[in-house]
Amino acid sequence: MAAKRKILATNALPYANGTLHLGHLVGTIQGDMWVRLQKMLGHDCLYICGSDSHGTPIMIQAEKLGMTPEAMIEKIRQEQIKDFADFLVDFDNFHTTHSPENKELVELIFKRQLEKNNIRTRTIKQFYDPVKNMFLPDRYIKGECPKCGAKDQYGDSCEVCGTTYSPTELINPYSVLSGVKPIEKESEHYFFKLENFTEFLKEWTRRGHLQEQVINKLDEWFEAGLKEWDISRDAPYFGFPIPGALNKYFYVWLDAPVGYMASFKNLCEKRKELNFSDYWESEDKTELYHFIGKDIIYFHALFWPAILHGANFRTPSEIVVNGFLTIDGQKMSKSRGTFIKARTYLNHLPPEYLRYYFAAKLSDRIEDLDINFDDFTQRINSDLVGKFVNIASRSASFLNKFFSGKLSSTLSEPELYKQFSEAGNEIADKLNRLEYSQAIRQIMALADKANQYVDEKKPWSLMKEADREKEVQAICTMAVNLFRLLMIYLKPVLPQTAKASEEFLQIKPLQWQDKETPLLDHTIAEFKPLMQRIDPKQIEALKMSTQAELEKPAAATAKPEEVASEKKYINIEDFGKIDLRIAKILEANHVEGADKLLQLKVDVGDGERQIFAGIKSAYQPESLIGKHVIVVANLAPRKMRFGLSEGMVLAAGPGGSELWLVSPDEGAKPGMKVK
Ligand code: B3M
Ligand code: ZN
Repeated sequence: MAAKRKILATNALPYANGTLHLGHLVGTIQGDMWVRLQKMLGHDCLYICGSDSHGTPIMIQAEKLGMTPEAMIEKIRQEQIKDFADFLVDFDNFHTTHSPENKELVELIFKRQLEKNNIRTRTIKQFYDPVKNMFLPDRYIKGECPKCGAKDQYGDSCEVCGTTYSPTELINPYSVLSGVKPIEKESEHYFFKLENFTEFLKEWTRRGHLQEQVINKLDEWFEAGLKEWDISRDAPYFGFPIPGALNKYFYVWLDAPVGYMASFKNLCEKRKELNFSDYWESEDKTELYHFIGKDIIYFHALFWPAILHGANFRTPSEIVVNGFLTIDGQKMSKSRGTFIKARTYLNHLPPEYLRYYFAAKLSDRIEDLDINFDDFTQRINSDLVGKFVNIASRSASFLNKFFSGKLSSTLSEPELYKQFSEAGNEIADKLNRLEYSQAIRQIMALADKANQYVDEKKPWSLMKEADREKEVQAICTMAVNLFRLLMIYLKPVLPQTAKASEEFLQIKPLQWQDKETPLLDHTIAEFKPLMQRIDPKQIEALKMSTQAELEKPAAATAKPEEVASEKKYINIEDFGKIDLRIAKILEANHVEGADKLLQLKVDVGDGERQIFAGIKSAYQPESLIGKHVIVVANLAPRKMRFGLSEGMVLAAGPGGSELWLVSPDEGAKPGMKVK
């Protein structure tokens, strides 16, 4: 076996202001499978992650939820931990960028960059929201596109004609937060002189740390020239204050990747045998792998190595970039109903099915990955259940039934075993090179072969013949051994099934090298079904739940800009949900013990209802009788101290004595719908 490697792998840190969706899981699961492989091969491999907890969207989201950012990011971090764990992602640590370790490291890195003269300050003009009293990130400014005139375009680019521009070029700009016209205001900012690292980066990016497609992308950026990077933000901001500066904070994207180091440092505090400097100060003793999505290449392949190098830390061994996820050929989007949350998936389907499907489709290239649910169902049912699990179930049942679970003491087909076990070297190599789909193809070809073997030997008919028990036992022993080999190869993908198989085979946790020695003269336990077929109804139910969630009002999961624009408009369906009816007031009475309420009896066309209305300070009960008003007829009945209130009467005005009931013109009848 090759020498023991010491590897630290990281996954991109998800923002702590939203729920995880299936898109987040592509890189996470890709990384997890790779790490599990390394561990099975006997290497020391650690996998770390955490929540990306700073920035304007987080601050605004917390404000909207009426929470402190600290409380919100911790709540979401706990959800992220649970979601990832339930997808069998085995992180050694899941920390947060809002941690003392991260603060200390960011400050250290900043100090070292200052000392090396890699930071400059400069005053710039930016848009400022005079109502919210804050500078506005580009995404919080909208207006008309300067090129094509399309309305409601973001401050950085037009979604209609594709032009990119700066927010100051927008026509009739407005703040997404308050709706007012932003003003331009000056402020001093800190810039990281990325251009100082041009030569270093050109050399570094070609030293085999990156996929070819990434190198090509970087070439475009090198050609355009590397530019300084603004690493500061003005208060109010949720982040770390810049030491020595007043009301300035480090930009979230500076401290986010430092969060990898911080998460590891936190792990070192928990596991004393780990040494921070072995992993971050030297490139000789350890390897460092970052799994990320293709939208954050710039940050990881340019800024990050430059930041590390400039601060005397090691640079990554490799950056592994994955593509986006599409669902049934569509972009993941709320409006298309393809926005599937991690938790929603788990409510309907086992995590290993998604892991297997990802494995069956991933390569080392940056390609988008599509979940086609028909293909998904077919692959799980035919590959995993029909081929793989079938090898065990058909042979184990014989062993259990006729041989008390006892395996033969020799292999009847050592050549076949050898073929399977040697294939394990190629499979490990493919998995190690992230050529997962090729590995899965090879594994499934072996599964076909194993089934063919059983089909040809026909143990079920041999069993009916006299004196052939030994042969049957030998065939089933062979089959169980072939299954065990395939289980080893699939273990990084299917850790749960591997555990169940280890229990059924009554063996220690499988390692890769276990493929060398067959399982013989050994008693296995009762076979229990390892996996179920997917019923198309499960997929239907998943799609329906996803749809139902999208129709629910935006809660903690919505992006701030969506919240803001949702606040501005409702659509016609939203309006249609409110059942407004003409009602006639039949009775009106004072309520004992209530100083604002009147008790009304109204006719809404479907009989008499009771409504408590807060209009006492503006109306005498007698004056109301016979009056026609408008009520919300489908408001959920509410139990109040005085009785049940079955609707709401519409009135306008600031309150107190200044309150006017909304009434229809003469002629409108009780029960008529207001449209
Ligand atoms: N939170 C963006 C993302 O979730 C960002 C990644 C940070 S990695 C240091 O893709
Ligand atoms: Zn345009």
